[in-house]
Amino acid sequence: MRDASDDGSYDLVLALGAGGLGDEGFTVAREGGTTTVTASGGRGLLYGLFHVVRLGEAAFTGAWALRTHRPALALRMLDHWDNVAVHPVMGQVERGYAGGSLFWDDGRARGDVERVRAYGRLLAACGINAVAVNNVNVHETEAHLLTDRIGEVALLADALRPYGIRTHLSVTFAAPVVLGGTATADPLDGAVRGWWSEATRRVYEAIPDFGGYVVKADSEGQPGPFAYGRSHADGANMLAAVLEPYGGTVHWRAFVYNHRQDWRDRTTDRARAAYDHFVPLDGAFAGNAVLQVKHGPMDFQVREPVSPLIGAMPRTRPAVELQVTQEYTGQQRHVCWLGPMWSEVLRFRPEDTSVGGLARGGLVAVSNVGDDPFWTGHPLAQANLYTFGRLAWRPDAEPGEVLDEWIGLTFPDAPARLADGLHAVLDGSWRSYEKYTAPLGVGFMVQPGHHYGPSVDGYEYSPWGTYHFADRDGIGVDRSVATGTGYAGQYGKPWSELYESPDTCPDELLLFFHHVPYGHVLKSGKTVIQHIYDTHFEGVEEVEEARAVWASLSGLMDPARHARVAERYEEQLRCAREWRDQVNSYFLRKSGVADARGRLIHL
Ligand code: GCW
Repeated sequence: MRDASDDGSYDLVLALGAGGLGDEGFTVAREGGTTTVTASGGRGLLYGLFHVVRLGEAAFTGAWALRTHRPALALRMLDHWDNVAVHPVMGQVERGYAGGSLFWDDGRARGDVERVRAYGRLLAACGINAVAVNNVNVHETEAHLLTDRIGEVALLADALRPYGIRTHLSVTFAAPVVLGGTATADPLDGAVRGWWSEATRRVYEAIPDFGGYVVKADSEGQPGPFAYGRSHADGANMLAAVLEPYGGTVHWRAFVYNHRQDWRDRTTDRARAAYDHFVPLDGAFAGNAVLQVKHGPMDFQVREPVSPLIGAMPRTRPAVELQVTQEYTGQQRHVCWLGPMWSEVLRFRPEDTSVGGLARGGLVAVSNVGDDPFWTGHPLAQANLYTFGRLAWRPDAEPGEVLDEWIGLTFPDAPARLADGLHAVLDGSWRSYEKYTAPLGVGFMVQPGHHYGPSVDGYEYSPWGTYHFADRDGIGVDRSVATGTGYAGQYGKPWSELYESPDTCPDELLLFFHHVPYGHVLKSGKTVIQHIYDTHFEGVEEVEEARAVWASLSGLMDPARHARVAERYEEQLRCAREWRDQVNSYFLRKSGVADARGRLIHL
């Protein structure tokens, strides 16, 4: 509050009052030279205050009538894939590209919680209200956070609480065996349930507002109910029951598929897996069990269709999971602002309602933050974090406006040249990235394991279920009902019909749904092969242009920040050229079809 006038009136008043706004809603009005934020409690006032910060000077200009703000989604959560003990392969943060963990260092919770507090404030400013503090792949050390090391989680929860953030924990389904010494983790076993119930009681003793458990079960080697012949509803409901007395929630992940597939087997389709596993369980999950579904059926590729599971479980509470950390989108060495992609996902309408409306369990994302001085490694990747939070608050927000908001807040007083330059390099960056990587929705083509840089056949003969089937005649995965894996039939109408035929399937998803000859003519009028060549040349040119724009902004911001981005543009350009050349050469060699424009492609 600033007291700026001689008559004792206030510029800004934060008032408790007015019911009906929920825990987090607020109103703002300006009258008689005073701006008033009203909410029913601390969280609402906090969000109201950050709203005033976003408005800047406009918050203190003129007079305007009362406006009401409420989050569209109650849960807006970041999952940290942070390990307590450095993992021999995955490091401190699995798929983390911003240094070490903010929470864990040297095998224990950080003693200095100042940075955690600052992080809480940053998240509140983005509108995020929940955090899971450890990796969903729960290794041995991390399993103990649930029991004997819950005190460390409580320290983090205490630091985050003042910013309206509830703390969640990833747990291993085998915890009773691993920690409690029981013979089984069977969810229907009385002793197992008793163990979880006692463990949960102790968690709430340490953290009274604890948010709940996140579980990756029967997925990529993690234990789960299948070992006991039980369903995932049995597993989730057992945990939901022990959390229920305290108001906690279990976030049960739907990322369940066969990761030991035989590439020769053309009947198994990884894209089908989540739907096939979970749709039969619709209606079986407890009210405080949320099914956390990745936004696409595969794994956070630069282009995927929206997961058909999200619209197919009317009697379940889905949460939609995005990946803010850029595992498959340039690993925070490339500029790739994902706002437009997420907005497309959230506005997609599997039925009468959009995905944003169907996400009754909330919007969740894998965090991109670490102990790097710029928080996100690449300073411009902060825009992804901010955009995620704002879209979780308002899934139908215009992403371009959110981007400008971020620019305004991060570079206050930026001259127009700087603001326009920042907008220019970020706005089209996702499409540029798509252009120089895997074409037309086919996905992967990344180097195995770490997933950075191109390797067209890197996953082609692997057990992971991610194939493109390129041969001398054509490329793509036939997922039609008529002749393919039947995946297209997992959608309701009109989508199932639209995706079924290559004539109606949108260009950008063509190779996800169909295997077509290189000469197949797209709706754009180009053949598939010419599209591949053109987009790969264009993608690199766009990175060259963005790099030049960035160079022109030198002198308009803190030099360290400018230099960090400039340095990453060099790497992005090197890598984009590598993608272009490997992809173009690969398809020229396979198809024997020359580039219509005669550009250099290495044979
Ligand atoms: O995207 C894949 C990642 C794994 C991750 C898994 C998941 C935490 O490559 O590193 O494991 O998804 O979402 O569980």
